[in-house]
Amino acid sequence: MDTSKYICAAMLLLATAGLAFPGTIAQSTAVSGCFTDVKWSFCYNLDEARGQGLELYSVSFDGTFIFYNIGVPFSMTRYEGGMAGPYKDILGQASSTVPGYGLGAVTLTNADCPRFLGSGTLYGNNRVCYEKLLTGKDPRVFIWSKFNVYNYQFIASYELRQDGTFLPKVLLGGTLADANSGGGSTSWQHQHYIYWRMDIDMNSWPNDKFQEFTKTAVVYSNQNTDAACPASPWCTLGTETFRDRGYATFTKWRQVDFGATNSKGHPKSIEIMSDSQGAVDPMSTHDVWAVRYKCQGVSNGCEMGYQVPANPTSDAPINAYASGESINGQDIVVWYSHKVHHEPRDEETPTMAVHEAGPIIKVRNVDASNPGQGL
Ligand SMILES: [Cu+2]
Repeated sequence: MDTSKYICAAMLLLATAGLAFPGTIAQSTAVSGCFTDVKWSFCYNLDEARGQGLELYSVSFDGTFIFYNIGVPFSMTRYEGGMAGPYKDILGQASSTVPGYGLGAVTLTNADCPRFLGSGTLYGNNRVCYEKLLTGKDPRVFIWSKFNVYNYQFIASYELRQDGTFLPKVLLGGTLADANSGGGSTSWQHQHYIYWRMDIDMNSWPNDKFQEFTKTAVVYSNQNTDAACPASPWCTLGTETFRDRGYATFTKWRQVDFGATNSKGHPKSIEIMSDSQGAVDPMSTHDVWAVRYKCQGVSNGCEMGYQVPANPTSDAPINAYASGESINGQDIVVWYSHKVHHEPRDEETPTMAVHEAGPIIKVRNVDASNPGQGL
């Protein structure tokens, strides 16, 4: 077991604003802090040197540790007809070649926060908005930051609900314009590909397995066994792999710890569903990858998002990383690609309609009954 990882995590739980994430390049702009609300406890980290947007780390639900950290290492944008790019866009990391690009997280005002709920508070030198709704049938919190990416603004957000739903989202907005048009429907059609990196440590990582669900004709699914694929609807993928969503088979995935069970004896897991808008293509070649943890993912050559070039042709470096190492009972990192097609309209002037991306993630069997209050 990589105990140094958890020593760092323990230190971070004690962290206050201004301390940098472990392993990161020290930078004065890094801020962090921690919250506990609606059964979730978690910390945020905003560090422009890491370029992962707003990261959450040490995320637990009802006392069960789930995410070591989660962030958005990069996105890609591809214009139809090869009009420009394709580009690799990083949330909050300044570019050495494009002036004004990626200026870092935007300083928010009280008029910006709240955005999603009725009330919010600014943290992290006014670059993080935290919003709470603690009453009613669907208690939840939002935490988010805003980033400049060329002409556009991206919001990196997380919605955490008391029923165990965890929704990472990137919202894209701003002024729609390209080098060749006045905006609106004369702007180039394009695709956004947003990538999340999730270092999931279900009740800490030893015993963790990565499983895939495939709908079959069986009446009752076998939900609680560790069987190698394709033995049962839920089955274990024991080596590094990339996977594609199958609409006909309702494909979904989970990281599960068979050594950590709830009072019904069922293994605790976190379930990941794709909400991507398009199929895999030559640029974004798969939907989900499960690979073995190598490092915090903060330096060149460390894991794979950083090896995707500035003008990428595809996400091939991620595929190259998924080279068949064992992930059976190992420290697993899950990557998720979300594909969005943007068809610009005249109505999107002067500012475009927000387009959204993000997986649907749900805590599964951490509690023995529904942790939410129902509909
Ligand atoms: Cu767009």
